[in-house]
Amino acid sequence: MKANYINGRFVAGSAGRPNINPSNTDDVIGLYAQADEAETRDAIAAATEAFPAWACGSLQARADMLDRIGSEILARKDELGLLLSREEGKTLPEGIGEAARAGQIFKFFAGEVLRLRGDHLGSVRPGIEVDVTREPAGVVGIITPWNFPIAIPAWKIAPALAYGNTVVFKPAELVPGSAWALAEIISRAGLPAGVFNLVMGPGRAVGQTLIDDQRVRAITFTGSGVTGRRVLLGSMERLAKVQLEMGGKNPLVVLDDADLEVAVTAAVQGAFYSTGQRCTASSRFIVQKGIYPRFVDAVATRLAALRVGDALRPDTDIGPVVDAGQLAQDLDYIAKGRAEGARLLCGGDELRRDTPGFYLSPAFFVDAHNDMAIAREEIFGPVACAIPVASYEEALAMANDTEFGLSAGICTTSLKHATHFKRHVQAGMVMVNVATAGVDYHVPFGGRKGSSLGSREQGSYAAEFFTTVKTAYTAA
Ligand code: UN1
Repeated sequence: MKANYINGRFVAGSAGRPNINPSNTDDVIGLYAQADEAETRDAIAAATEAFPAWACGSLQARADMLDRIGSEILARKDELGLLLSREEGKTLPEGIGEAARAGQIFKFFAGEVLRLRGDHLGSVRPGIEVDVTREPAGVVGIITPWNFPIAIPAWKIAPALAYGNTVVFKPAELVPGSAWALAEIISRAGLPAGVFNLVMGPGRAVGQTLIDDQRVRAITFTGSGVTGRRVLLGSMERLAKVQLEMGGKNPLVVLDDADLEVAVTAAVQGAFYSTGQRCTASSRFIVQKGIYPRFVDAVATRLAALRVGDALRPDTDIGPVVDAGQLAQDLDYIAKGRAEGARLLCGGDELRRDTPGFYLSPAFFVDAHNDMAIAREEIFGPVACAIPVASYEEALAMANDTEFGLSAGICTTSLKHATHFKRHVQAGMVMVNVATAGVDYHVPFGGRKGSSLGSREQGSYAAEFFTTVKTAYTAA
């Protein structure tokens, strides 16, 4: 059984949970320990005790440790990517790409350790000087989702450590393999005991303890809106810092003047790659009437050529859905879309393959309306709909007519419309002639409205969440 990592030691715990391969449910990847409330509190206590020395420790040593972690992840990206694809179901190139991204994130934040800066100002009062500095937030609780089993943990853990915080990390129950492998790498990087802790287990025990414990000064969460609201209410009550990344219903606008090939590629990659299981996935194609028939045909043709299958097979384009519950939710939305009167042009069928798994052909609805459930609610699967519109102005208004605001895309050759869209779409990230999903690791990530709360993740902007500002006045 793979153990939790608490206060510098692997501790087995009482119960173990099997990690199942969604491409082949007969394949059990391993048994992973399940922490309870008491073990979670042990991890918080260890992180609390380790904090003062770590916060004031050598920056060079910290940078070297993060760099070492990044190097090992990069050196082992094929093996880590294989494990990731086996437990989550994204294709092997996607899994390896994600592992590489995690390594690059650690390298990036190794550099950031030495780049944190402050300000020195004069005072309005003579003889006084003002310094503005950033200090670590404290013990940070990190709660991550199943769809990016190593990249999202990396983009929360690396900045947390880089800026001098100590960490209690709770990965999603469905993907403990990548989390454990990452923890094992971190355990050999030279960090003092208690600086980093891994507690695998259910949200109601581990997550809730992190939310409720006064010693956890900041909680960063990526996951569903329902859980995000629970994290928010709990941390708000005890005035802990909180950062939430939740759902999306990301629009991809396609104007009449778009390059058709560019638009189809952005649509298919953005909506269906990684089995559509990304909060940045495009699920609403908002398409101007002149290009609509050609766009819809070309997307359907491209989808027909995609192979859905075992994530580990080299000829697979789209892996399985992550588990039975998610598959049931996807099928439920497909039924809802039909009942509401959208036309299912292709896909949406459960598929049989050589091994038992959660296979679903990419579902493409056309002639949908923006008020249908499939256009309003996050499905988190390989399901997208096309909605015809008359003009750019109508497209923009529809793109913004959603409770979410994570990522938004436009395909156009008009500089005027691209520029206007970048300025006026209500989203944290805007993509012009490129898919709404698939982001860089060195620039801010996050959204607005119902998608995100708190300051941005990634890049140097991550410092905002993982540090707290101190203003010092000195009379000379
Ligand atoms: C990406 O699109 O490259 O959970 C990243 C998610 C996002 C990450 C998306 N937080 O899907």
